[in-house]
Amino acid sequence: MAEEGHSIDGLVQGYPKKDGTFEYGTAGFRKDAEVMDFIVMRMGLLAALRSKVCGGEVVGLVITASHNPVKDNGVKLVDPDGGMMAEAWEEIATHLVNVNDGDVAGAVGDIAKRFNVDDAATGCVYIGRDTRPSSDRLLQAAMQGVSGIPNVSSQDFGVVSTPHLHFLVRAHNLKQSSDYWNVIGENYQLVAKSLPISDGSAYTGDVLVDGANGVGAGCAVQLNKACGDYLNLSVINDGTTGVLNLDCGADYVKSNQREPPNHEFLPNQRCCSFDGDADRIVYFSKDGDNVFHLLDGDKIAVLIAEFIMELLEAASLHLNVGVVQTAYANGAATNVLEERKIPIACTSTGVKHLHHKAKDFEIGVYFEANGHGTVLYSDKATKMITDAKAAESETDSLGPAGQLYHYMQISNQAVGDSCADLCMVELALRKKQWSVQDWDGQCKFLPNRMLKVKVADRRVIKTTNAERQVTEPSDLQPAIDSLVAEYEQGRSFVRPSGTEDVVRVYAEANTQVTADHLAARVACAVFDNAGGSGQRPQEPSPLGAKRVKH
Ligand code: 16G
Ligand code: MG
Repeated sequence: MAEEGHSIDGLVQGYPKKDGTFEYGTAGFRKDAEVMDFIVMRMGLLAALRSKVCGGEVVGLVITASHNPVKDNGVKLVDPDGGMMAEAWEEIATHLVNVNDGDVAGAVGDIAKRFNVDDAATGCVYIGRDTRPSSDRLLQAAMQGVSGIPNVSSQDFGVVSTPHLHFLVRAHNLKQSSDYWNVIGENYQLVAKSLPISDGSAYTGDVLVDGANGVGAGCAVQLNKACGDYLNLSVINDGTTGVLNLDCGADYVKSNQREPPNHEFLPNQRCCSFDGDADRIVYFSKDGDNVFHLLDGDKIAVLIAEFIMELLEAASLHLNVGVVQTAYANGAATNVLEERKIPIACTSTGVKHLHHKAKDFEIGVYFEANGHGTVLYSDKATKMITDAKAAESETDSLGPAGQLYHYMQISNQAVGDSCADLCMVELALRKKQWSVQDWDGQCKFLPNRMLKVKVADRRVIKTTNAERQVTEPSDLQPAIDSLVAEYEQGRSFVRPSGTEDVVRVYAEANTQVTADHLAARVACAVFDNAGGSGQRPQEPSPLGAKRVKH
């Protein structure tokens, strides 16, 4: 161990720790890029150790801060199955990043000892990065970190989307094709070819993609090539002039419930926005009256689940398909799923929770309302679909089992993927021959509002029932319940953010005015019952007060 310790001490000198405490959260470490160097170097060390602990399988390291401003950066690790790093290692990561410079070598030695790995064990770390200017520099830090652990190599995949790197890790370890664009493109074309568009169809393959001025813009160009004539993507916010995530991208569109302001959209044009690392997607359009329509993760989940269920039925395959949502799912989307008898599960916010829950179904479709999601196929489903496809007679056009088989290949089963999700949405629309308005008209969302409240310590709020109810402070949930009872179709919940120092408030009701009203009053209840700090949110005047005339 002595020799390893020396080299780690040398690395630590080159990457001294910055002040502060740091936590491996739902999206790894994310900070101003100026403080990230030592964190990324130490995550290089950890990724290398993780690979050894996993018997030499490849693990991944992604340098990105997703939808955060361009001045930020971040790092997260990918486990050998292509999913997020095992939760038990989050604490280990947090510890390794917070120890003093002089204790890093010791901490690394402790991990090696705890998991029984020695110098001779081998490993490999795949590294990908987004388009941020700081990502190049941080790549060096990551590779240096990996080099501090003997017998572990690193491989740089350059600028790639987050889901592309997850895919590469998974594909390598499963010995599947690692040709990402070919896998998506070939399977897309096969399914699309079997779903011909009739004359006068409302569906066309024209889609406008907002690339968030990030890695997703280049991905959309590649995807367009890979899918041939069946898809016609044009890209705006492609990074040539605009700033990453500034007034564009999925997070902007979803949070502000509006289109990117720098572009004129044609009436009823089908548009979508990727986020800064291309693992999220939301669709939107402006109608003939210039009204904005958002088709977010909730609507995407319904569309994809129904597509899969129709093909299963047509192929006479009996598999249970479920949809996993969070408390943020619009009540109207939940109602549609219930009406159509599609089983639903609800989990806490954060992809790892949804991903895990989706495995309870034979085919699990999961989406957060913010557009992060994918479809997981169990071994049983994979086998049944594969066998049914083999039994189908070979013709020019695929039968339902064949379509489902190739649709399944498109899904990125490691993590949410803007490009793969776009393809899954487009094929579902193509089958229905729907325009974006046809799709939107399937389900009318309840108006909703999200607010943030500052409190002294957001951790005083404890929740249960997939974050839909507060258990502490004990007076808060009764206060929310009595407010909600005053509103038609009212629903509200509050939860401490995992990424910002605030408490988030969500409310929905039958009109935008009442949803806003409920949200504002719940925000006041949070402030009063959970140690609000600074300015108390404004208590709204009673609804209808203005209309009362004597
Ligand atoms: C992270 C999560 C995302 C979640 C968001 C909630 C991942 C990869 N990302 O970005 O799924 O929606 O946090 O943020 O898990 P909040 O806790 O601040 O509301
Ligand atoms: Mg992202």
